[in-house]
Amino acid sequence: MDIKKYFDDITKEFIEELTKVKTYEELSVVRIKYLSKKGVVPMLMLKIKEVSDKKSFGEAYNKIKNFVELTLNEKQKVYETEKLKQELEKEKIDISLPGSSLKRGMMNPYYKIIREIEDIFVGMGYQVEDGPEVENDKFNFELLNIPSDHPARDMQDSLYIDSNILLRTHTSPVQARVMQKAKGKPIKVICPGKVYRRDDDDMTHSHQFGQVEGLVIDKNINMANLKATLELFIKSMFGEKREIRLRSSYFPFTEPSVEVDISCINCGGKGCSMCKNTGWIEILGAGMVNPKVLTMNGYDADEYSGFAFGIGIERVAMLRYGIDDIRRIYQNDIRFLSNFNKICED
Ligand code: FA5
Repeated sequence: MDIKKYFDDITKEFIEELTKVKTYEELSVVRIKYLSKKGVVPMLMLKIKEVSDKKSFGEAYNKIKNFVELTLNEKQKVYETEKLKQELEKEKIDISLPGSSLKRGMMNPYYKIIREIEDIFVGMGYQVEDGPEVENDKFNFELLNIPSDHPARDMQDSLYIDSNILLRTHTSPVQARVMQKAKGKPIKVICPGKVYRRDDDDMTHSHQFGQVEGLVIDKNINMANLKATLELFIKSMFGEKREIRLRSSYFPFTEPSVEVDISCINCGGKGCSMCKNTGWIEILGAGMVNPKVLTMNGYDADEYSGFAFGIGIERVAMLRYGIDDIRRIYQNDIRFLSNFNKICED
């Protein structure tokens, strides 16, 4: 066998095929044909059996193998450089094109109104406190003069975790917590937070909503202080012209107690579905701290007196921003969120 001629023929054939190659993919086909495990070059090795001069065969084999590998690699490099160039061309940034603007997020009205409420009360010298949402029976009821057999529990018998622990039904438990922490000293705090009730959802009610509790305790605090505070809050929040009305009410932890309504933002007081045709929307409950509650929580009720209030956060947001349905506040509809901050001060 003439090894030289045999290998020269294969080399010629390889060069001819390579000249026909036009793309990277076609080059890969030639590479597979010549260099894969059962490709032309590795299979040449089998011929070694047929020759006597194995040394010369080995040298010739290495020569053709190196040539094929080198030539293919060089050609591959050319294609890769070309491909990279094309990709870079495609990725060129046109700085004259208009940029894509980032969408600005909006604060949910629930949190926006909390800030507004806090601003007003902090301006009146109040401190902002926090309390747990998961409460025990003692703080949610007992220490607020609502013993286990009290009928006022029925309205708030709500979401229990066990017989003693429940999701707080109002923010009033922080009254007891703050009083116990203050150990008989004067108090002036508000506490915003979430509360939970087994309530049916409608335009003005939700099973989960927010309240801002307020508590002031000192010597000589009276009902006139409470009324003036609430009036100042409501006028700061809704403007001088907004009408309010105080109705006598009942809470076991305040005596006397009131509920405060504000004229309906939707109908201006004429009556509509939002205010259930009454012309008024209730936004808070309040009263003078019951002396029993003062005593239970470490205060001398002969020396100290106080007032407390519990404001419905969403109700304030609805009136302030003109929101017709409380459920919109929880739905996270961007169209609603980007419109809500209409200020209602007529
Ligand atoms: C209370 O929760 C008392 N703890 C308030 C209080 C505090 C009275 C301190 C005296 C002293 P009431 O259940 O009325 O009260 O709720 C207070 C306010 O929360 C209501 O005026 C209303 O604005 C809001 N509210 C009550 N229930 C709901 C509900 N289901 N959805 C949305 N807001 C509600």
